[in-house]
Amino acid sequence: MKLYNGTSPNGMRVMVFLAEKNLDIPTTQIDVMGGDTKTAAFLARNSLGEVPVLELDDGQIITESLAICRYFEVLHPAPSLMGRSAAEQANIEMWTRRMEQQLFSTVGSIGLHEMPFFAQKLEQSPDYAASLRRALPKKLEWLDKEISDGRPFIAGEEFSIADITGMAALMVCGFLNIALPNNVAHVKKWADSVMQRPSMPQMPG
Ligand SMILES: N[C@@H](CCC(=O)N[C@@H](CS)C(=O)NCC(=O)O)C(=O)O
Repeated sequence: MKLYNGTSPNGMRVMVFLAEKNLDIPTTQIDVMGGDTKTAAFLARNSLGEVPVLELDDGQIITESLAICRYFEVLHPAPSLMGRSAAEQANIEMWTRRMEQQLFSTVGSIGLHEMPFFAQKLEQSPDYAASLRRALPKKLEWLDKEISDGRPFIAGEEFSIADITGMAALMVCGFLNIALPNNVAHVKKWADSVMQRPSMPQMPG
């Protein structure tokens, strides 16, 4: 088995997931900004030219960070990061999708539309990026209100993939110099406490 991964928000999701499970998977480091995802060899593994990619011993390729996480969750259920019971799994998936759709995709799209690196990937719209920057504070305020009930983690009492996804979004904020608004104290408290976990990388900003 080999993981192809690089320093990036989605790469971070899988790295943290594996660290939380104490799994050491042979990894080939991919230099995303250096263009390693655009080589013929890499594109043969993932036609989208994106990390992370997991190659199994029988040659099967799994892309999509959550699919890779799911694979390891099934093989190594403890500690649980995706829920045990049906209700837990549904709740964590709900919050993971909320973190992706409300936060991660918003800040990710800001990066896609602002960073010169992505100019070849899509038709960039600085206006769209600016509108997402304006929309982001309300989304963070929404999350702040949701977690103002005192729960320690995004999906409840236990750390989960929803927290990892939320932190990946904040990592992109740091990278893009997007400061958190002043009125999201619960989000800041959650982020500070999650950042104390040994699995978390140092984030910019
Ligand atoms: N939906 C994919 C997204 C993967 C993705 O966007 N990877 C980025 C890094 S965070 C990448 O490799 N980008 C390189 C590029 O677009 O050239 C996943 O969850 O794994």
